[in-house]
Amino acid sequence: MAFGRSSSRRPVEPVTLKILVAGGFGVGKTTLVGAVSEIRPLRTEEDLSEIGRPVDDTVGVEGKTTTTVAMDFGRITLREDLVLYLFGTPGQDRFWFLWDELAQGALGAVVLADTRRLADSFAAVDYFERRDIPFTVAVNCFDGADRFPAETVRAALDLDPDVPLMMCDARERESAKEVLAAVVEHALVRVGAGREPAST
Ligand SMILES: Nc1nc2c(ncn2[C@@H]2O[C@H](COP(=O)(O)OP(=O)(O)O)[C@@H](O)[C@H]2O)c(=O)[nH]1
Ligand SMILES: [Mg+2]
Repeated sequence: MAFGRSSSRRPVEPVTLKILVAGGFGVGKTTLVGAVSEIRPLRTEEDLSEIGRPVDDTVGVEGKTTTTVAMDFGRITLREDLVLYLFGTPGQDRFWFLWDELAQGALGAVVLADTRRLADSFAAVDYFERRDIPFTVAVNCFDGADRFPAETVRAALDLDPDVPLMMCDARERESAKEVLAAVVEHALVRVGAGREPAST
């Protein structure tokens, strides 16, 4: 790995990397950031107002009464020399203007997907493909959602063969950590061995 100089016991200045957490509305972005973050996640949630209700399609997430209007922010130390800053992207189309700002300096992204609403994550997949930002897909396995083989999900999302796809439970810290570790690994392979990504 590009930054494996941790054989000495001296405290190391960690590399900090920025990772985006994307995917459709209600797919578990806020949940994932909250499950792993060492700092109290900064959330900007608003009640789903009567005005927003016709716009925010809550089929499948009927229990959801708040929506993230700006972003989720969190931090996780993956290793003593590797700290991730997590930025959840807003899931609703009307906040697309924020994406280019959030994507600045990002090493990579995870696109969360819900098999009941796969199409909701198409836009995020398209976004990262078009900008050549390394990403992985994590299917958030909701209770009550049908389980599909990875290859079926991969085909439905029309993913390139090199895009890693995994199953996760966004509520579980260890599961969310695995997802983030996979994103970092994939992105670093893409960035190229030997070249340290710019810290944010
Ligand atoms: N059963 C189950 N519920 C989840 C999971 N992840 C998120 N949720 C719930 O689904 C709803 C939407 O999640 P949220 O993180 O707010 O979605 P976001 O819009 O992508 O930020 C919340 O009520 C969560 O508690 C999961 O893995 N399993
Ligand atoms: Mg959210």
